[in-house]
Amino acid sequence: MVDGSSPAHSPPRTGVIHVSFRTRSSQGAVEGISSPSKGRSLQSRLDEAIGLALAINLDVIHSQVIQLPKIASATLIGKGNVEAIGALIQALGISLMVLDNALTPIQQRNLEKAWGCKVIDRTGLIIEIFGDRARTSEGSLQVELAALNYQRSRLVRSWTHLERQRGGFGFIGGPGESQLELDRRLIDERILKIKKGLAQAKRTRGLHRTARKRIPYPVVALVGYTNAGKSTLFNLITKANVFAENLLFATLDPTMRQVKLPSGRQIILSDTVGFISDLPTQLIAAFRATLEEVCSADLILHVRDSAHPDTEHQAKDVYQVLEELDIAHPLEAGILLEVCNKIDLLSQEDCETLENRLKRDNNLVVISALTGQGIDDLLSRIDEKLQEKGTLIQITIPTSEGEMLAWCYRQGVIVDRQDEGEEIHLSLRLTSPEKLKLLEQFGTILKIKEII
Ligand SMILES: Nc1nc2c(ncn2[C@@H]2O[C@H](COP(=O)(O)OP(=O)(O)O)[C@@H](O)[C@H]2O)c(=O)[nH]1
Ligand SMILES: [Mg+2]
Repeated sequence: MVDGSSPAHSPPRTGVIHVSFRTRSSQGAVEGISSPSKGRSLQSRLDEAIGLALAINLDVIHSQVIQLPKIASATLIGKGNVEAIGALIQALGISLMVLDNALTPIQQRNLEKAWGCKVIDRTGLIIEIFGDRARTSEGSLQVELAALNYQRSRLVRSWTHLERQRGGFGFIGGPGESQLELDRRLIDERILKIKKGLAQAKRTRGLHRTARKRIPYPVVALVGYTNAGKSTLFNLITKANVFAENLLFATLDPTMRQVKLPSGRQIILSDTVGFISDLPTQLIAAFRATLEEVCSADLILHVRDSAHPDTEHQAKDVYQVLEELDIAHPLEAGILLEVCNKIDLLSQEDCETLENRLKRDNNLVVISALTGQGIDDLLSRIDEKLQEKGTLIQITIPTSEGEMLAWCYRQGVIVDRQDEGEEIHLSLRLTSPEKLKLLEQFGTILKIKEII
């Protein structure tokens, strides 16, 4: 939906603006407005918005906060600001303006007209990101549903608004009333179809899970709030350790990479959309859907911005969503590492507090993705965690060896099975002692194709 967001084009030169209103007007419920009770600084708001823009590779060349006493109904930011920013857009050659607020359709339209560039608001941007990241068919459907509902509300709202003001003149390419009715009907039809598709996807969810398990390496997923440093960590780890050959996901998906840990163990590292503060409620289902991959991850790295004033609150949110995703108590299940990032920004005192916690809590790692501090420790902790879960081996068993097959089903976690004539190819996860036992008992008859 955003111009030039496809990889074939270079990303649009983008400006990001966060508007803060000192007093609440009648439109105080507009999303994205800083609420002082949350205690978040305007800079951290703006940083998050930039982080979101970067998540779909927009080329952010300008960003600013605008503070205003009240909302200007026609343009949100008022004539003077529109003109000043318009001049900036000209001077910098900006082709996309992101407003980290909720825009009414008419405000969006007015700004686009005044600036001669594309304008999107916070909800639009988040839908773009989710659309970019949805991997499962269910995820894609959820995101499309959110996008259509958004678009539909725009059509309806703008139509009634404009009708009031100018007697029924529409806003998308200037269609009249009947055209808007038609667009709305088409959207409604599509929404109905998607809802049916979603019901179907829920029924076949089990099948999707099995398909995802075919990835032959353990999946390590990064979760955490936007701006916590997930992508920085992802890039740091993949740059240094990326496995040059046989890149399973290199061309398919830039957010998944095959990585070789120092021990030689291979993993798939997966960067996720991340959490967004004040997520517009209509996007919650879509957000969960984009996190589906986390459900099947072997290990979850919860990346935290230790320097953020809201860090404890953010962590609680993350655990709550993980639980809602049916990842029951990931800490207790032993599939989570808490990665306290940005320790380079902490005061001496806060650093010591964290280090004391570290001594007591072996699910905690303290790092700086920027300076690289603690990364070696993190990698070996990932290794240890995966070791506890066992390694994945691929073996071939003759169909006549029923006893051995039964042993594998009893002792290991079967990841995949392919029957081929007289042979059964089995991928299973075994801990080291179990692997030794397997070799002891059946070493003479089994063919181990690959040990990961
Ligand atoms: N000082 C400091 N900044 C960091 C660190 N890790 C990430 N950042 C910065 O935090 C911002 C957000 O990082 P990013 O990786 O995009 O966060 P994501 O939204 O979680 O993927 C960027 O400006 C990074 O340069 C760190 O360890 N220390
Ligand atoms: Mg990121």
